[in-house]
Amino acid sequence: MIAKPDIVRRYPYNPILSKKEIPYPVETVHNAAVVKHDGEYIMLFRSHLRTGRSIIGLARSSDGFHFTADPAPFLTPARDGAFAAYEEFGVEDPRVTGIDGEYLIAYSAYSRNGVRIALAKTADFRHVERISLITEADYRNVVIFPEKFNGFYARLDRPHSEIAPWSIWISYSPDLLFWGESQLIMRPVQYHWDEMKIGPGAPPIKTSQGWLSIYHGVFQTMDGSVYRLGVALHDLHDPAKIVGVSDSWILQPEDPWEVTGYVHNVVFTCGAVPEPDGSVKIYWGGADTVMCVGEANLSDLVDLCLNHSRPAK
Ligand code: BMA
Repeated sequence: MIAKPDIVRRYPYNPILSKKEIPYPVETVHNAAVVKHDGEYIMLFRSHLRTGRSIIGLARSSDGFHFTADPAPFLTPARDGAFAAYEEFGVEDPRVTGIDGEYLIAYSAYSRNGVRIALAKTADFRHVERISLITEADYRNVVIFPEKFNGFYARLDRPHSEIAPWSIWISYSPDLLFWGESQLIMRPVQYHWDEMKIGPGAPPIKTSQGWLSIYHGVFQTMDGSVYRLGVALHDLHDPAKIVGVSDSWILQPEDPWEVTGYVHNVVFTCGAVPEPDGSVKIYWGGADTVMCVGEANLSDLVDLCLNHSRPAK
């Protein structure tokens, strides 16, 4: 099957959330995680402030399309304690995973010491508690699987190296503090839409044929980088094993608010919500400025990974 441009059906009323709908001063609303909690869609979005640094806000929806922001931000840089030294430049790009009756929030913590990943948890999206800093510097894009494997949490992440192409790795943890058994599982492909770098996007979604991971891939052009979305399928029991990666992207910047904005030509996902009818709502930031949503059939995405694939590494 050849990927058609409409494998992700854009919601006709995109963008679904932008700065004018936020009841406190922000310059962007982008790169949001979305989960369903108690019948409500909860969106944790990233916003730039006029300092150029980011905070995380929260918006709620009953249908996954119409969101209303809470009156105050959800997570702002820690001012004291162990996290303060690593969040002074902002908190970015949250990913949320529901597991064992709570939600884990993995976000990028920026400071003069680099970018590392911090982990917080909430049970109700009203109170949030920081747990741990789970990487050293120069990691981004951590997504945690919603199930454990042999008693271990599993995460995908993306270290940045000066030598190797920026690739997707997996690590495991017994307790969310200590992580190990790391291995590289997926690389960009040369002269391909994701050749410059790849990174995990939405936390993986369980399907009967494997864990579906929606990732971003970047291609460099004479006019800057283009961020697109692709899909990979991981083995249900051994997530380090990649069963297939779609050769084609599933979404690229096309709408005016994806092509033009704070950073041109970006669609970037941090979350997707599987629905009981076999569809999935995929949420993405357009041009690092606004939030958008589209729908796809999980079976089409799985098919692309299995029947139209490129090598994982
Ligand atoms: C990446 C991150 C993302 C951003 C993207 C496009 O490196 O900074 O948060 O959406 O670039 O600017």
